[in-house]
Amino acid sequence: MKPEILVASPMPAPTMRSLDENFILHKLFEAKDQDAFLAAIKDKVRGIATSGGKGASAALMDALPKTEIIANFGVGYDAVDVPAAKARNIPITNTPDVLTDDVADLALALLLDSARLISRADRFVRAGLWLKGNHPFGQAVAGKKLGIVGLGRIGAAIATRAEAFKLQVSWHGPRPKPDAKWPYVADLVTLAREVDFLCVICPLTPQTFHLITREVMEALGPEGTLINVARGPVVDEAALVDALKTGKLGHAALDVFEDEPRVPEALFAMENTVLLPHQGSATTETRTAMGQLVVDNLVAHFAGKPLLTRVA
Ligand code: 8YV
Repeated sequence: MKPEILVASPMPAPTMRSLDENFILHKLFEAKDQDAFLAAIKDKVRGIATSGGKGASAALMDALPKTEIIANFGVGYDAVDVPAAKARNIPITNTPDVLTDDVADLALALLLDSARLISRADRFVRAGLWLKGNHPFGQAVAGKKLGIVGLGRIGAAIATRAEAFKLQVSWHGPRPKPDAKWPYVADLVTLAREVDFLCVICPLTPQTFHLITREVMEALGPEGTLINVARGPVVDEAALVDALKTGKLGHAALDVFEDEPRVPEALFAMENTVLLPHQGSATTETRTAMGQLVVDNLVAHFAGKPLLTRVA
């Protein structure tokens, strides 16, 4: 008998096929009445596969009291109620490593786009404006300074790439790391004041909620650029909109937002922003690899083997 699992949100086609081969699937995202759907499978479901956006609430764990494992599709598992899972002895797995390169690539793409006005210039050409005159200049990247908030796996991959573009890298996090290759700056406002680009790539936790305050943005300043490839709520979005509007912050390049997929409309008309729909890991190769890790963790659990990438 295949174990029964809840698939809380849609997964890429290869992941769905692989899940289907190994488990009996209950697809929450297809249910019209989710409460009735959960009530009907309450005694059967032993695992939850969920996305980084959907996560798993304490209410979902209560609705499925036989849950033995939560497999999160994404390295960030902030949407899973970790204390609730711990209290119920439910292990959580995530999908680290396989997405590091893609997310770091996107961070650099956002940096280059904001500096060299790529999206903006593309809009300019499409609108036929080149016929009427030249596009404004961007700013050089080589020789500038990049501050990284969060020197984990992805932060380090961003730093390595940035050096190839002749950026000078320094970083901030809750504590220095003895083997870090780049200088640590203990005070975030100081780091923001020192750099031209500030790239946010830390996990969302109660400690990092609104870590990027108005003060940090103003320290980055009218020539500075904020890049966020972490989680929207790490940045105080209302303060960000205001700082961009008043010119106290120069540019923002954002892959993530506080209330996805809702993006503050005030940003739409601002030429000093680049806005992406949470694309960090969105390549066919990486999404397939992330999905395979979700499947492999679930299979390992039900085979009584050690989990591959347990985080809690
Ligand atoms: C995904 C992500 O978009 O891994 C993460 O933490 O933010 C992205 O890779 C998301 O989690 C998809 O569910």
